[in-house]
Amino acid sequence: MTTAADVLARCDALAACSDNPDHLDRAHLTPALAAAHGLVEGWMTAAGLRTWRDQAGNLCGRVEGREPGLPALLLGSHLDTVPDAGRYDGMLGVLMAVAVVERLRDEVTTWPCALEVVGFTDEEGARFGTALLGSRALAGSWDDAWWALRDADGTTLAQAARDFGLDPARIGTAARQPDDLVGYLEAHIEQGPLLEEADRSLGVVTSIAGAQRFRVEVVGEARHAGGTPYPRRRDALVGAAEAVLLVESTARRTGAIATVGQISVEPGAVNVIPGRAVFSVDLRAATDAQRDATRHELLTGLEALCAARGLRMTVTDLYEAPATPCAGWLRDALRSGVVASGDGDPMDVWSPAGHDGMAAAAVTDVGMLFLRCHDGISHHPDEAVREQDVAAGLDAFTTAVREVAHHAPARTAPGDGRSGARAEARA
Ligand code: HGY
Ligand code: MN
Ligand code: MN
Repeated sequence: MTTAADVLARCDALAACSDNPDHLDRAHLTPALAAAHGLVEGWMTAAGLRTWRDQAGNLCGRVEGREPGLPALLLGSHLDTVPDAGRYDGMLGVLMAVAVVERLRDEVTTWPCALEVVGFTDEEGARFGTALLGSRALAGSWDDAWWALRDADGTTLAQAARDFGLDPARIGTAARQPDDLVGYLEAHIEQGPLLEEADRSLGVVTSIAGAQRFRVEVVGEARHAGGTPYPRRRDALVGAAEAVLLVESTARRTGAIATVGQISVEPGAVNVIPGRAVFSVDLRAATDAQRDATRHELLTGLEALCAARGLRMTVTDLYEAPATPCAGWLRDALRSGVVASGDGDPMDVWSPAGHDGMAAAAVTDVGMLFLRCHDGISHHPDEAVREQDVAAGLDAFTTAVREVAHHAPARTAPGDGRSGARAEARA
């Protein structure tokens, strides 16, 4: 049986699948993602799952229930990473799901549902700017406009998909229908300090924050750094610097969380006033209303700031996901799991971090189990989890999956032709 120590060893092995020799960086549709798929597919097969890769680039595996073709309880997380990532954000949830299926596979054949594991791709959105591409394809909310997105090298998403062996024309086959699914359960590191502060191994997620990402372009005038007196300067970077401070102060005031994680300046010469500055904004809030009010207040402030400095500002939206409540019945099952694992009274937590469940919720109920992570650190190589917490998480997840499967709405295997994904899963 795959133990917590085995799961952690697999996380270590996966961390070697990187597009960068110096640190972990595994973006959407890269050779490193293909290498990770190779490893995970082997572990899925050993756990008794029949595997395939869907046309979005998600790695999938399935064990049938008491008859072939029943709706599936989907377990998973993501296999892509941010640049210079830790080794648990996403991967731990996929590998825990595989280990849980291995524990349950002999019982699943008597269940009124199938079990599937999905290793989503592009949860982070690090390569093309738009996140959740894999889970949105699975949820049937794909937008064909995304094929024209370009990475930093100018490669379109469509070309990257073809280079990865995918067929953009068949993206619709990755989509699941509500009747194909019982629900979606994900285990994930907390990426925050609450569990550690409470000295708890596990938490049951109540909801996932609403998120938005956009790019702000500030245009001034590039001129001689020495010869241009202050009254005549329209310095895009000084405007952007004020804007960064405004992003923080606005979000602090409204109770949202906003981050400028990228900034670039042109022409980027030591003796030229910056004529153009472009920065990203990542905005999250507990509710969509709070997120949208923060955005409105922020953009109003940015416009005033730019006007005062003679700068022009353009905003380009990159990504939006709604605040997502976790389903009560799945939370109850996870709470039973936490109790069975010996972690005591289940602790509720909410998630300011984004997850594939935000997309999956468009097609099925979602639930999430959080595991304590050291010092709340994530999106950093120092991410760490304790073996004892992974062991408790495996016990809790196993109990929860069993409980969900037995409370799954009774359905029979549907007729053919309703879902390409199911046809592919059955093939
Ligand atoms: O950015 C996020 O919240 C997530 O880790 N993808
Ligand atoms: Mn992440
Ligand atoms: Mn994640």
